[in-house]
Amino acid sequence: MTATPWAGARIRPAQTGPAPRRRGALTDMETAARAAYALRGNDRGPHTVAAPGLYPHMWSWDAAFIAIGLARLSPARALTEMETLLAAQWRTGMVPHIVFSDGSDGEGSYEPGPARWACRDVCADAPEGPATSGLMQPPVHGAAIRRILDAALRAAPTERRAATDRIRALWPALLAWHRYLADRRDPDRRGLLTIYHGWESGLDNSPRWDAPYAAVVPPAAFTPFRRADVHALDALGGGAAQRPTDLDYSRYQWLIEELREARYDDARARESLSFRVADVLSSAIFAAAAEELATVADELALPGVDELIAHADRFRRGVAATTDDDGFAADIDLRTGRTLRTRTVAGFAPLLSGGLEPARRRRLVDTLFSPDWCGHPALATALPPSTSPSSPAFDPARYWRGPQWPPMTWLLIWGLERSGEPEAAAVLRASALDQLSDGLFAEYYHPFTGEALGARPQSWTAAVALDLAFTG
Ligand code: 9WN
Repeated sequence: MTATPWAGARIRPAQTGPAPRRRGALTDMETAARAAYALRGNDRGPHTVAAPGLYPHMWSWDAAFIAIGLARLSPARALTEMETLLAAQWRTGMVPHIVFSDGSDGEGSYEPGPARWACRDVCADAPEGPATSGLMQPPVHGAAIRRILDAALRAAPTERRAATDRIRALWPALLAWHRYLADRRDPDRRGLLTIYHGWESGLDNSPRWDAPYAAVVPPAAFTPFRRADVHALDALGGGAAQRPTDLDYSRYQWLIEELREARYDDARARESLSFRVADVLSSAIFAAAAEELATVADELALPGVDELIAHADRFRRGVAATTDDDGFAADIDLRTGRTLRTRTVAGFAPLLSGGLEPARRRRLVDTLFSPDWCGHPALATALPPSTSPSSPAFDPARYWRGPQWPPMTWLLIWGLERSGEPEAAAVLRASALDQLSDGLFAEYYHPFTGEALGARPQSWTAAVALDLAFTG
């Protein structure tokens, strides 16, 4: 096993001193101020757009990260983000992955737009109000609610009371969301969430999904729609080389046709879809979020504590059951029954959900800091790339196949803190703040050159910068 930069757990923030910063880099407080400014610029009142240009709508897990950042500025504004998202909840309890804006922000430019999803036309469970997509995303929301409550508890009594009243009002929706996930997305009770589309994982074109996507074959007559994403990114100086390929996109689009055909019905989708995978990272996030919500329920005397704890236990065990000897987790292709062992950041899922015995947890943390990951000698910043540089699937500039993504770093820092690895968490946090001190808040970063890639300013990047700058 390779030596790690923090081997022997001797490194503490006080001992390491401030992380060395690149020339011209912002201080943490300057980063936080700029992040707040970027979030303000993307604020549309009831919601924050994920990124102007490329993503001019509200995305579900982006909104949760945005609320985590906003909680540092205003618990009230952070709650508004959650309220807007949950107002678009489906009758099944599903929280949709996109809530479409209908203002004048270039919103019509995103594809697939509301007409392509046609949710209300084909499914009685789709909500009234703003149009939504018919998919979900990883359930980070419980973590956001916990952070909002923490911030509210530090605030003045009137603000605290107002925030706790609003959390109480949101509670039935939050419980319904978690019940939907536990019941409809894990009907076999194996402790792993089923996803119907790579977009549901949030890690769209990750090598995790290469094998299952090979079975998604659009019919010859199917004409994929316009690549609005590539056009939007061209305008930002990026372009096709940073996005999923056309072949990927034809599969993404075809799956939407299949889902619409299944009328967004979970039972039918399970029978008919050509992509059906147990997503280990979303499952770990679910376990952790359920645990966070259980503490909120306990503190505010809200219902559901036992149920939330039972969900957390079930999914923690489900994630742990997929791990190898080093604690590295795997997804499962539910159509073939095959375990998908890929070298992507999702393998560190047990750091979020817990449940590994200490020796295996230690090996997993060692792996995270090994030359296959954060310790790779060519990295511009010692942070986990979305795919290991030692994997044949690694592609340093292409979306989820190599670049470093700040919300992923945030999740790992949070996971390390939750699983009793504060020193390792502090090391990652210092590197994360170093990367974010460029003040650009890019969607993702080239792991070797450090170049800002994708959309910017990306709201969730600004949000995690804000949160990290205030931690510790
Ligand atoms: C499709 C908004 C979203 C993120 C996802 C990221 C990307 C969308 C896209 O952008 O996905 O959902 O159009 O590429 O992969 O994680 O939530 O930031």
